[in-house]
Amino acid sequence: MKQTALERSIDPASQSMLEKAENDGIETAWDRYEQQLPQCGFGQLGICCRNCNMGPCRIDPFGEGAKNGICGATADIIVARNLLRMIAAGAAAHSDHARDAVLTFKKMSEGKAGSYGIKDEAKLFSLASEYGISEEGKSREEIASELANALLAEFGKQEGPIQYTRRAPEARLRLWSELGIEPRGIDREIVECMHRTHMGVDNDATHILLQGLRTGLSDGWGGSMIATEIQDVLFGTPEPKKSTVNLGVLVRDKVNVIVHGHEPILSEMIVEAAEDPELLKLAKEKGATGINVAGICCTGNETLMRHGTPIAGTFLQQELAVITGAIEAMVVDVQCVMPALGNLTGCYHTKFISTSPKADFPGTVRMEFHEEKAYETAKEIIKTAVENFPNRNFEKVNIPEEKQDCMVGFSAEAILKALGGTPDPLIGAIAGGAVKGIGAVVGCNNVKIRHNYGHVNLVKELIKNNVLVVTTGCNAIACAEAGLLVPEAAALAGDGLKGVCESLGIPPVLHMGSCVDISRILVLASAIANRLGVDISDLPAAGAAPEWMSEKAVSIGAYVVSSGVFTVLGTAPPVLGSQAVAALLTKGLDGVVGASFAVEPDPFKAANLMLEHIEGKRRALGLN
Ligand code: XCC
Ligand code: SF4
Repeated sequence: MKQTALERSIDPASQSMLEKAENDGIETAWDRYEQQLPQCGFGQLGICCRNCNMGPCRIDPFGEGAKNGICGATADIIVARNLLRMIAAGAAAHSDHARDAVLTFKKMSEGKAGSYGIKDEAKLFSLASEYGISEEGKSREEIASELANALLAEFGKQEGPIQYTRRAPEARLRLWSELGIEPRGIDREIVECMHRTHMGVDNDATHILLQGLRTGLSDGWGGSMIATEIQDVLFGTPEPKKSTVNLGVLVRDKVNVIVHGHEPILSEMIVEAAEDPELLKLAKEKGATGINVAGICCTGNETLMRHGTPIAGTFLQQELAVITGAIEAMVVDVQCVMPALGNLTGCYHTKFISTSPKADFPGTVRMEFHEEKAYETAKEIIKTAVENFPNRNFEKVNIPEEKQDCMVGFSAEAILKALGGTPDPLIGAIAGGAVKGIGAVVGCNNVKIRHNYGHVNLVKELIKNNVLVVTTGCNAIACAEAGLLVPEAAALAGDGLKGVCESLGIPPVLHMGSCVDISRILVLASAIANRLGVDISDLPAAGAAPEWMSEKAVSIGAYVVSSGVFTVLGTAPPVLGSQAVAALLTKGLDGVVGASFAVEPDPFKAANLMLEHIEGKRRALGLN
């Protein structure tokens, strides 16, 4: 049975575009999901192995058929190995993004990346001092160059520690070291995952999963944190600002350019190029009143956080944006970009422009980006979009009205600033019970869950119960669309949280950035834990990814839990084919890293699990 638009999304703008898709005879991810049903049971349970060419092998989940692969691998081994490969891929995606950001930064320091500069000098100096780089007698560029080398070395290091892990509380560091899961070098951990999962290497589920935790940590406290920090130096550390979200941010009489993917390196230039007088003049000549840049996914979050550039939608709205018929160019870099956009953009006038040397898709115009000519490429892209404006078929255009105001830009620095420079007022509010605790809600959309239903309901339930929510990624966009990122949303919060938000003028849900910016949450959690002299696992805090789908989310789960934060997943990872692995993830890890996972698709029940956890931690700290 085909789901209706109403069943597919809770968001009215998305519902109307799903109906338009139907009328235009256009297929979306939801249709393709239905074509996939029933999905493969072996795949869902994680008990299919293709790691060598004696296979593929699969284990019979009912215990009647094969219990072992040809090499003798059990369900436990196969599930653990598959999970480790997911973590490796996720950590690789975040960290390779970080590598490119650092390489841009290095070129900038050598004067070879024309249009880039140092936007946050204070952060440059503080990052350098963490590496023991002295400022004396050196130019900013020299310091930047030394910092770039130190950061690049984190990837190829053979022995740890990765410097930013030192930001974690003392007790956490000791625990990691005792467990032997302190990451050594970022690339080393990822490569080791691939080695260990090769046929005939690591064949003990627990041993495999410990490497998963270590690799996750190399992402959270390594790759992701490096990406966040260096992007702040290059483009500025986000500060609170206002913007708008949802498909209604597209403008009927302007050239609409979407930036989609994850890396802000090019989109920063695109935002600038869209204000170029020469291109604005060209836009007028082509009959448009201006140029409108809007984001999707985390490239969108990056430009939103730093410039207040509007966001058109979450992961599952990428196709819907094209279906408005009003997009002149869909500009993509890496990650979370559906190859379906190739066919889809072909049905409209939209130019699908791929920019990363690493990522191409069917039906794209390639406009490869290189730092040396970043601004020129950005101008070229905008020009292509502008020249495409006359090709728009206005009869096919239907832009939903819905757009929502939001307040964004809550970097850890901005939150501390809003609190007057120290975490003490927040700690006071938590100790006094006005704020019960902190909920970190992040992650993707997933067609298996009604679009934004998990995100919005979980977050609403948390704030209603006086849990301050910090958010990143597509959860942040979903919350923004539901109107939760404005100070007025305090009205939806419990009395305690409401009072705190009103006195500070902040929303009850704080947008901390893109997915790599979950590292900002780690920094904030460490600041609070360090101030209290406790471990992160002692804090009344919990995490959730209500609609996650990407391998990156698995790596995030690995590092968030290994950092001591109980985390609820809205969809089950492919591990249920092994009772041992499932039990380890949902219970066993508690005794190892002081936190574990739960799986709960119902956002109301998920919120309850988080609230119970937070209550338990409050009791242990002697609060109530
Ligand atoms: Fe991608 Fe970061 Fe997931 Fe959204 S939330 S679908 S990973 S854009 Ni990270
Ligand atoms: Fe089968 Fe073992 Fe090869 Fe996997 S590694 S495909 S279980 S023989």
